Amino acid sequence: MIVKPGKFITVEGGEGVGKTTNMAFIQSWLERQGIDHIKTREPGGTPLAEDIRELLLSPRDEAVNENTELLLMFAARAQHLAEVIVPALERGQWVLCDRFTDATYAYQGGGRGVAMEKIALLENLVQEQLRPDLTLILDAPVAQGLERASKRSQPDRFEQEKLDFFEQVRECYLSRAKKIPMQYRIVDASQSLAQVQLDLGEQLNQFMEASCNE
Ligand code: Z5A
Repeated sequence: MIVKPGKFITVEGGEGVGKTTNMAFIQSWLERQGIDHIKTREPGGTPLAEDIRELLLSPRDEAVNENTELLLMFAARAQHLAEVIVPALERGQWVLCDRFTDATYAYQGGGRGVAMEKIALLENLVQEQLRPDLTLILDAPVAQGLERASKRSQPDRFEQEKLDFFEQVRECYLSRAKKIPMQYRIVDASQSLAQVQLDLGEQLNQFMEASCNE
């Protein structure tokens, strides 16, 4: 995997914290800066990876083995990296991605209890050295996120999980952010949308300034 001239930004967080809403805000920020970029998401981002997303999110009667779920996440990611993310970064485009491997640590690791070492092994296999340059974590109390998300249609397979699962997800995101403060920025998503976007803009300005000084 060749190292990139573009920047790789990921947006993470639990259910209903506002990722989709704020991806649009971040994209318009990138446009205002005149930064050539693509917007994408995980699981998904290519036709094959979107098919895998469908397999992963559809509620089903059969229990899904945790290794099956983990491998499907990384299968989708391998395709997404090869077809979309790495080529864009190599062209010098910035990549804005709604969820990435931090979601695997949070949901499969924190939520399902898969060993973090197992996830790290697959991360190294599939991504080699590639890691996001900036990860924006939208953080809000679980109950508040679930309340916001509940206004939408049918819950997917993950949204059917219990409160404790989402508490573990949140805790895992926060503990990863603490361990690698250079990569992560936590934004308080319990605030009004206007304030969340002011905070996001500030984080992006700081990141841009640091990138220019590299
Ligand atoms: N998953 C995984 O397990 N492992 C992995 O490696 C990866 C993913 C990559 C699909 O993700 C699932 O895949 C996900 C984890 C798993 N679990 N689930 N479900 P997804 O990103 O497609 O789906 P999601 O997490 O369910 O996203 P979401 O529920 O769509 O939430 P959101 O995008 O963060 O929220 P939103 O749609 O922008 O906002 C929800 C509502 O709140 C909406 O009405 C907004 O207008 C409102 N909102 C947003 N912000 C505010 C503020 N600040 N104030 C008031 N109201 C607000």
